[in-house]
Amino acid sequence: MSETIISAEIVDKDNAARKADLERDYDSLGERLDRRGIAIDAISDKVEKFAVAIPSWGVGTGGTRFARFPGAGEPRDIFDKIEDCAVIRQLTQATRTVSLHIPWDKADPNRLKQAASRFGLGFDAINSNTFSDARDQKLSYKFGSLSHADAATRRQAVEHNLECIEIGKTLGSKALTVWIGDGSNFPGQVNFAKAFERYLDAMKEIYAGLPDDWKLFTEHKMYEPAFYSTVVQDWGTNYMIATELGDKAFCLVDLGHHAPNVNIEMIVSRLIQFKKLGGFHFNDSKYGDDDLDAGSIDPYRLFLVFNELVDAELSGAEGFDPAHMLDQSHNVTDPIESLMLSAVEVQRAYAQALLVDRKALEAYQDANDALMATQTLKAAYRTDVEPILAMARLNTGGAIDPVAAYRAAGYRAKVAAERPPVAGGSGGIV
Ligand SMILES: [Mn+2]
Repeated sequence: MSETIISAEIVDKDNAARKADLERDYDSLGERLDRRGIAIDAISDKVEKFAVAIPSWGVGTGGTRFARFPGAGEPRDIFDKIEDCAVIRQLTQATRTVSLHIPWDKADPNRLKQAASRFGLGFDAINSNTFSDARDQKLSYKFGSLSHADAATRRQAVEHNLECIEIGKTLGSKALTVWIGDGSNFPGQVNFAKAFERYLDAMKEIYAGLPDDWKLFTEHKMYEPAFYSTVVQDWGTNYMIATELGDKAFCLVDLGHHAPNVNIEMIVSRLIQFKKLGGFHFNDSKYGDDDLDAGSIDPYRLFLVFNELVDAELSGAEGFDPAHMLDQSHNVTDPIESLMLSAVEVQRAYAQALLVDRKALEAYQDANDALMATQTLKAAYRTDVEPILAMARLNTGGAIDPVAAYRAAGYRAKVAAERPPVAGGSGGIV
């Protein structure tokens, strides 16, 4: 039995006040789903098993290019971050792993493992960082890392990634995520082909250091920090990288890393079809890589992404096993509250996608009945699955209303007293 941070008494008390209503809502939804030929318990079982990883950097307050306004009780180090992640896990029961960022979270791996296992947390993909300079770093990444014109800088970036793999091995991670900020700000600054060739050569060295049971995720991003060209710019480039590297290399899709209005669900479908979908960094955006809370701006898009994922899951797509992770930056909310609700939003999209009548959809598609085909998706999306999500949390020891339980526990005020504000911190928009 793992330790809990919020007292079980507080959670039980909050749940007790809401349980009777939840049971009524669950039964009522069950009856309505039954009419559609769907067994609610089968959906609940799947939802209970679904999980999304928390990025360690998400529990701190992020920032913008203009300023960072620290929040109260921000985690001072990775051990505080693990405690915050434990709260998210305890109340939502939807986040079983933490994704670390090196060097931000660098600490004795054995101590890290011990700290996480106290709360029943495991480690997800490990993230390398060659988009900023660490303290005491010999060569700067100002003009790039894995694609840098200077061989010694590229070597340093490769060595850093190999070190991340070593750390991850002790932690029990099974994947390395590589995102680079390499690119250019002005036409002519960089030779596109040469830069990409240097990047591929460097990635091949990293890939060679990958254990057999690991995956390598590469993350594309259209722009920022480079504003004219970016080496790993789009999903096509990402697919080329994964194909060049080999069977253990996959593409990671961050929802905010595309041009506005790009059809991300179709990209997801393509990557599934060609067995290169590695996983996700879930978040939401209005304009660019806004890193807003998942499902906060365009929940229908999140649903449409999950519609593709569930389609692949149910059709038994070969090698389909995407890694789900949140990647957000919280500037005006309590990061723990945002991450709890975002995990629930991702779960919600999954549950809604499970409700799609796929047989009917296929028949409408084959009959060219565009109206009924799209209504079939809408019927699933319009279903309020909250009772399923809340019941899944209750059944697994979480909170029916995670934010209410969290606020009742007074966790933020408690850590604000224990953790004096730190300058700087390691928020990040990646
Ligand atoms: Mn990301």
